[in-house]
Amino acid sequence: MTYQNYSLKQLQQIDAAHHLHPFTDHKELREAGSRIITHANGPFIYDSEGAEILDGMAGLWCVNIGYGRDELAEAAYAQMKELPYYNSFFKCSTPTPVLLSKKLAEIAPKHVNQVFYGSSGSEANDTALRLVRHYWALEGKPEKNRIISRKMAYHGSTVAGTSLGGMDGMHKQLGGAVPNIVHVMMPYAYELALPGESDHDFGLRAAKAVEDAILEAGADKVAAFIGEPVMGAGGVKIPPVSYWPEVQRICRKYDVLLMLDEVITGYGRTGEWFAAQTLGIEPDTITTAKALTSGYQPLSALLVGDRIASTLVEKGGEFNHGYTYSGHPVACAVALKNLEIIEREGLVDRVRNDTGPYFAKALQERIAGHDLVGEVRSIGLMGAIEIVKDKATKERFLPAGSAAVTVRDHAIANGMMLRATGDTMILSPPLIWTRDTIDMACDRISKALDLAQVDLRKR
Ligand code: PXG
Repeated sequence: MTYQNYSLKQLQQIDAAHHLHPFTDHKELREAGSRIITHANGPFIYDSEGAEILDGMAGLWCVNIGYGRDELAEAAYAQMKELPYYNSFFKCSTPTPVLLSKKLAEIAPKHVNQVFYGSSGSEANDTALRLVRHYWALEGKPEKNRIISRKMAYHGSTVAGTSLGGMDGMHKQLGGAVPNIVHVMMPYAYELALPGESDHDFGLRAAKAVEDAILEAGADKVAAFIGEPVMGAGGVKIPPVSYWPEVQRICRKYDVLLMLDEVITGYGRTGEWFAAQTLGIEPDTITTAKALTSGYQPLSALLVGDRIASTLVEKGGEFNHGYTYSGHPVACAVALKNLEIIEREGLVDRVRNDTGPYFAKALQERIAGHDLVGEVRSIGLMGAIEIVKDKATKERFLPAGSAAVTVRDHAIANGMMLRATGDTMILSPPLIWTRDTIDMACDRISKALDLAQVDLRKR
């Protein structure tokens, strides 16, 4: 049976009748009908109306090598025929996770040499949380178990992911978070810097919030700090350059582990394999998923630094944790091929040296001047556009979030997929974008902004 036996209308009806979607108001969706994406190629997706849409979000921050890569399909096919599944419990292993672990240790920061697999970023963060708490217990300090995170952080949607994250709307529906996780201010200068405060000083102040939280609890009670190098789902919030080195200095001062969530920034997005390398910091854990397989298979890899790994190995005994699909052979085969393609096509270097700087310049020169735009910012191929009513005062349109949705809807109608979060438009395109693709995106975004402006001024 294939979906071609159904009309798109029928698929929408069945979708509405049976399918509960993530992060969706189902009543609203059922009234509107879902947009069904049927196929994709290179940087484009194609929807149920037959429209070709430039995918400014790489699926959902993941399709870094673009769509339609036969090599990944072939890698999956070959692996499925040879060995579709075997577990990595009970002293067993299969070849592809073994080789993928070696590859990941090669591209990760020097002190990071071990990998624990799952199938999603949320699972990987669950593993990370358990691992850091277990680490301190093994070190004889079980009470050193508090985790410091940040408001507006996104670390996934399982109970642990939601608890680690700092999204109020998610916490409200949780009915009880994992205990001992606290959230401090985010390093978001555009809204939180004080009048006259420099970016540098703001970065130090935001880092100081981490120190204050450590001191409030007592350093002997704090296991780790977790953060996204650049907050993704929270709105591509790029911290000032002073922030991360200072956070690392503080963590070291109080012997607090540093957990970096690179589910979005991993595998080239910021112009290095990992943002840890872009930022020059040395985290104890690095959570990765998404672009590890370019989204072609569900797979996450928690990269574990030597400090935690050596305690786990030397003193740990059995680590009572793992998933049926930890080290799934097919997903790992696809990841290996994906990393090979990223390397062969020089996509990481291209982001660092060419498309990243070009993207930044294009956003500044072609988008930042628009009346609706309060600020543009980017790092590598990850960018944000703040939508405002008044450039000078940064006043937003009301109700909050509605203006960005207007821009987004015009963008999609004009062949440009981007995401709205709050009043921020987000871009996180495949790393295969060229200068021409960036130009095309700017054309379409400018048009969407113009059309949105007409609508918004009518309000
Ligand atoms: N950490 C970070 C930093 C993420 O961005 C996760 C963990 C969880 O990964 P999984 O694979 O469990 O979804 C994510 C996921 C959005 C959006 O709307 C972002 C994510 C997921 C869904 C939607 O921007 N990021």
